[in-house]
Amino acid sequence: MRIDVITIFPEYLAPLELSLIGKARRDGLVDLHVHDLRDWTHDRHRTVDDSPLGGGAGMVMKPEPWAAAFHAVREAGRAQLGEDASPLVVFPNPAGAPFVQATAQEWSDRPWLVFACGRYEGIDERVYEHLADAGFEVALASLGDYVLNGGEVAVLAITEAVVRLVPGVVGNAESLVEESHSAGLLEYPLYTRPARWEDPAGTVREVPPILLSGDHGRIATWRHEQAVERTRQRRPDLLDPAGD
Ligand code: 6GU
Repeated sequence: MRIDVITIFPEYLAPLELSLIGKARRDGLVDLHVHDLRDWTHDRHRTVDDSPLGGGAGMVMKPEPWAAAFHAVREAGRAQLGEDASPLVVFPNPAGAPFVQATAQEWSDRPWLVFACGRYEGIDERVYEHLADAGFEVALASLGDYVLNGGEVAVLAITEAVVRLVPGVVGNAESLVEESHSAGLLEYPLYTRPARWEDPAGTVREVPPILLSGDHGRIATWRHEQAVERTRQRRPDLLDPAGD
C-alpha cells in the first residue's frame, strides 16, 4: 500500500517511523511519503494561507499550492504504481463522515491513499470542486465530534487503524477478529495468570472459572455474552444504531 501525506508540518508525522507502522514500512508492506505543502509555493515566504473573503476570523488555505501538490503526488504515484492508478484522497475534517472500523477495513484494501492535512479554518472550497473535476476520488473523514487544530493527529490515528489491517502487518491475524469493534461489539474481558490473585489491598480476585474449564464452546459463548453486556452498558448506541 502506498500512502502520501501532504501537510505544512511534516515533522508531525514522525511517529509513523515507529513501532508497528515503522516495521510495516521496513518490511515493504507500506510505502509512506510525507510532503511539505510549502514545496508547492512560489513566493519568498512560502505562503499557504490568506484571510477569508467576505470577512471572518482566522485564515483559509490558498487553493494553488493544494492543486499543484495533488497533481504532483498523483504523477509520482502513477510513475510507481502504473498510469491507471488513482488514489483515494482523504481530508481529515470534523465535518466529515465518521471514521469507524468499517472505514479502516475498506481503506486497508486500497492500493493508494493520499491524506491532505488542512490547518487554520479550512481549505478554499474550490480545491474540492477541482479535485472532483480532475477525476480524484475524495473522502472527508472525522474522528469524532470535537475539533483538532489540523489533520495531522487524525492522520496518525487513521493510518494506524488502516495499516494494522493490511495483511501481514499484524503478526497474529486472529487477534484482529476478536478485538473491539470488529463484530460491532466491544471486546470481552481478558485475564491471564495468576488465576488466583491477591490484590495490593488484600482482596483475593479469581479468574472466572469457566476460562479454566477447557470447554472452548462454552468459553466462546460466555465471551460473546460478556461482549454484549459490556456493549449494552458502555456503548448502547452500537447495539441500537437507529436510536430507537
Ligand atoms: Cl479528522 N480533523 C480535525 N481537524 N478535527 C477533528 C477531526 C479531524 N476529527 C475530529 N476532530
